[in-house]
Amino acid sequence: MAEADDDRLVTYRTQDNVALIGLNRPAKRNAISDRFVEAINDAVQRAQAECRAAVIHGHGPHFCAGLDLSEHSEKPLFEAVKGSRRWHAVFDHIERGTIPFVSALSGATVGGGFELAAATHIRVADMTAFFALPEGQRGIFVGGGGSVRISRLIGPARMGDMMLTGRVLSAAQMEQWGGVSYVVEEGQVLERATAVAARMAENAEFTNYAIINALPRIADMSSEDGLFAESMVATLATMTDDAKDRLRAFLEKRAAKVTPPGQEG
Ligand code: 1HE
Repeated sequence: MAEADDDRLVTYRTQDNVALIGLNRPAKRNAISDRFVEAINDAVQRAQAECRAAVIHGHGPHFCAGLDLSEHSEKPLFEAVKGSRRWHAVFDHIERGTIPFVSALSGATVGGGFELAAATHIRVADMTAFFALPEGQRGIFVGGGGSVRISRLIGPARMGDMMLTGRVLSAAQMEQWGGVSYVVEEGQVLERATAVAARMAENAEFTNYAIINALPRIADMSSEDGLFAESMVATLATMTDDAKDRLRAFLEKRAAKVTPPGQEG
């Protein structure tokens, strides 16, 4: 995993059309304080203005140890409520913004760190990654959207198991549970996550927008409403110039075909 390259809480760089957002508080295992949430928000907004996909990764061996417990333990009740609502707003910008996000997970992906990963669209983990929701042991509760996002990702029963027992899952176990989509060797997670993001950055912008905004909403609808919404989004997508160009390119044999696994060029 990349080393911290300066003293900002969040680093930001670009590689072609992909923004690389680095959580940069390795001495505290990238635990998220109030200032840190705002720095993540700034980087997310900038990525959406400048790039077509983004990666969120951790500097140092751990992705993120969750909520900054030292700051949290000092908070009056209403400040804690407002803090949780701020996490919701910032993570919502990731999940239902304008570009897709990939998280590159290594080491601790714990509590609020797992909630952040769950707000991204694709999770890539290396063999060092481990997943836990130790809120039960700490006497608190998830507050960064986990009860909605993690619960939908791996199922409420599995999330409840993690919270009730404090069990720690490996990357391979989390892949079996559907919480991560790719598991790679140690040291390769940023490279693979960036490659996945670069691939998404080549898609039609409107289709990416529709995928990240329509799918979670349709999942919340009745089947009848979902099918109706799907038809509307599908028709809108077809009417973009991008779709017209891309469909013409395929019909004129200028576009890549869908290739079976293992036969990619
Ligand atoms: C922290 C935090 C933190 C580390 N808040 N300071 N999250 C947790 O319950 C996870 C708590 N952390 C750990 O279990 C371990 O630190 C790790 C497994 C992540 C890493 O272990 P290790 O041995 O590499 O590091 P360390 O020695 O435990 O920690 C290094 C420093 O980071 C140390 O501070 P120092 O001043 O003594 O050097 C730790 O105190 C500090 N640190 N994690 C504050 N989380 C929106 S609601 C979300 C609810 C939650 O996220 S609950 C889960 C919270």
